[in-house]
Amino acid sequence: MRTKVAIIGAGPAGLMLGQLLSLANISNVVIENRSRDYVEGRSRAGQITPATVQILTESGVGARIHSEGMVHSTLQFHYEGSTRELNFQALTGRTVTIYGQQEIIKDLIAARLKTEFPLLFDAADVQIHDTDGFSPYVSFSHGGEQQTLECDFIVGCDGFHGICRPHISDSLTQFSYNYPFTWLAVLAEMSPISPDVIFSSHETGLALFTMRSPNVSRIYLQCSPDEDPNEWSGSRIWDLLQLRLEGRPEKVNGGAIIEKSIVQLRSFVAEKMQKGRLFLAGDAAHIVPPSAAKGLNLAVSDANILARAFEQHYGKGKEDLLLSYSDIALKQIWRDVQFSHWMAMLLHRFDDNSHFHRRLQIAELDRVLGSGPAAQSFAELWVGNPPFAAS
Ligand code: RFL
Repeated sequence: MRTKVAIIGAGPAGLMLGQLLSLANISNVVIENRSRDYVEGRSRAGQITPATVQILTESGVGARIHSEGMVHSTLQFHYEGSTRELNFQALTGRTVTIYGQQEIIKDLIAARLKTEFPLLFDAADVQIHDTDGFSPYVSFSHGGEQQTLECDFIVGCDGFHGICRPHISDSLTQFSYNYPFTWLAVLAEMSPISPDVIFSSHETGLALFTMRSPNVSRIYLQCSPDEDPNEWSGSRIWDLLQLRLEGRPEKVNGGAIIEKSIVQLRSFVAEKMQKGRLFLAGDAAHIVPPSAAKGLNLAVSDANILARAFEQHYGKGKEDLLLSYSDIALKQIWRDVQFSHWMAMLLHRFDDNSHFHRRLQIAELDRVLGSGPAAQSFAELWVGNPPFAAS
């Protein structure tokens, strides 16, 4: 088998890149080691920036996000027993959309299956070879048969635990920070208690209340690093959420828990995101704590930059964008890593939290929510930049 671009991983980065390349008629194969059911059922991100909505729309997969997505204009910050609002639409003219990552995945897979280009699920023993030479290839087994995919380029969209980044780890500079707490992530059959996302910075830790649809709520509760989700019964979850929302009028009545898991919080960046004929995109190259909801949006942004670079390469024979892919992508990545880290430091309880540290958090919240320029800067970071466009 031969193609121009071999894409490893059918998450948001890999499927988005595949969609953009297919629209530009650049042949590509997406190789995924899990099943279609698994990737379509994996519930993660939900807060989608205007740039991501624009890229999805312009690539013909925006119909459902426009009809089913929930458009948000305001964030609520609850601390010291009262709530303050930040209307980012009033400050930037832009909104964010709540739409589940797994729905974006379903939309991208449905669009992919209408193209002539392969999307292979359940691939086993995926390995990449000769990425420093001119004839890279991917080996894997599929349907019980050993396969070789020859290509011009390989793009590692295989997430944080994939095989592509380790392949070039000797040439990478890696930056990482592990946060000293985790999030209990809960998906529940429960109507949202508020029309807006609520960040609560309580003295016992963060609670983040968000939603996935009019009937499904998403709740994140800060907890300790060694937490076992099985020890979190429904009543324990709802009691802690109620405590962290104390001072608000809502009574948390709970609902059937669809899913609960522990999320490790880390910041991680690998530089450069390319070597020879191998490129990295999305979580394969960087991770942000979900506090500012940027991970999926960054994965789509990487895919968009890389697609423009391949279009220039194949359409105009120009290499400059391909060569500068990593430098362009990293500007946006570091901006979002910094913002996500700042949000994490602002809203969580740290074990060594002194009264002094707490007062600093409150002063910072008051500053952001009280002053025009600070609120403006926050709002612009929250909604994010417009998509990259090749000049
Ligand atoms: P993914 O989604 O991990 O996809 C990688 C794919 O590669 C496959 N794979 C392989 N395939 C072939 N061969 C191999 N050897 C392979 N190894 C792995 C995997 O099976 C998988 O299908 O990476 P990608 O595409 O870079 O996308 C990244 C996003 O999924 C991630 O950043 C977001 O989910 C982060 N995130 C959020 N991002 C947002 O923009 N907004 C949010 O509101 C938001 N909320 C979140 C989040 C992440 C969370 N968790 C679980 C960490 C909330 C949470 C709780």
